[in-house]
Amino acid sequence: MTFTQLPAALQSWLRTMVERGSTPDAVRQALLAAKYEPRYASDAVNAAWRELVDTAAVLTESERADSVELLNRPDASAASNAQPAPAFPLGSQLADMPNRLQTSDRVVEMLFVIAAPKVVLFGNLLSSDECDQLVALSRVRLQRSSVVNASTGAYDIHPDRTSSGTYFIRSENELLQRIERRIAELVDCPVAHGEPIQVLHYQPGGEYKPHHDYFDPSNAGNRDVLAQGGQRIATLIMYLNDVACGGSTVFPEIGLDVLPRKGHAVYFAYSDDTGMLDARSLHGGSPVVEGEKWIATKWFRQRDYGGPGE
Ligand code: PD2
Ligand code: ZN
Repeated sequence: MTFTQLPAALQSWLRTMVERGSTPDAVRQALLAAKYEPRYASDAVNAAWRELVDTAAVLTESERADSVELLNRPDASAASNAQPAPAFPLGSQLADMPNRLQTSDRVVEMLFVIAAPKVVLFGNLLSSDECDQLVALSRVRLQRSSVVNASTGAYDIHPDRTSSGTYFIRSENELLQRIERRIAELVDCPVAHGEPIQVLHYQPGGEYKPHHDYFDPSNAGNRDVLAQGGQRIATLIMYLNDVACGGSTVFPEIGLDVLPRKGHAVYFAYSDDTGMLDARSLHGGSPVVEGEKWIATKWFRQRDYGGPGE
């Protein structure tokens, strides 16, 4: 493998690491932590060092030590846009394209898979009774939904998001424990990496304009949310009722509308094949035309999440 054969985004990240004076081993470890294949990680690092090290700026020993320390910091992912996001969870299960995935308490159907951006539609993830219970528990504690203001970090009410919602503390009750365990098994991501489940309710006309669920690391206002468990890496939206008309989850970059079906769930990850954030994961909730819409959302982080709701 030569350096120029690597994906452009990975080349640019490796170049940044070399210029910062990182050691080959630290860079290889970062790639492994980001779930790159060990062989691929070693080859990519070797190729980068062959190509780049002679031309990289000469660093003093202390600059070199600083840069290695930066790379190894737990929240290094937030330090640079060029840092790859980890490979998406659920990757290994998809290799054989099984029709169904067995969790410890339920068989979940795989209804479709899109390769890029990674989108999977699950059927039968929740039973009808589990959906009804989540709605009943949420109905009594709904509040108008907010969005994170990327400049200030504050949670603001915004016209782009006309739903109301509530959170469940992780493992709040037996129902949540069961669902969280099932999801963790399904997408192969530890329960501790999941944010608390959020339930949203949309009335007719209610919508959530297209957005990315990951946090832009270059926005200072996102520093606090990124400090809690690192970057978000994937979303699971579970549909808790059938909507008479409208209310699809729309992916405008790829022309996909997922229509809500009670018990189904759409999963999507935000990293592309090179491990970089994939802007094609842009998605929104299109306006409900008739009836109401209830969903439960689970976001997954790079590491243990200890933020609000914990
Ligand atoms: O309600 C939806 O379909 C939807 C759309 C976009 C939910 C979310 N984003 C979300 O919860 O992040
Ligand atoms: Zn979203």
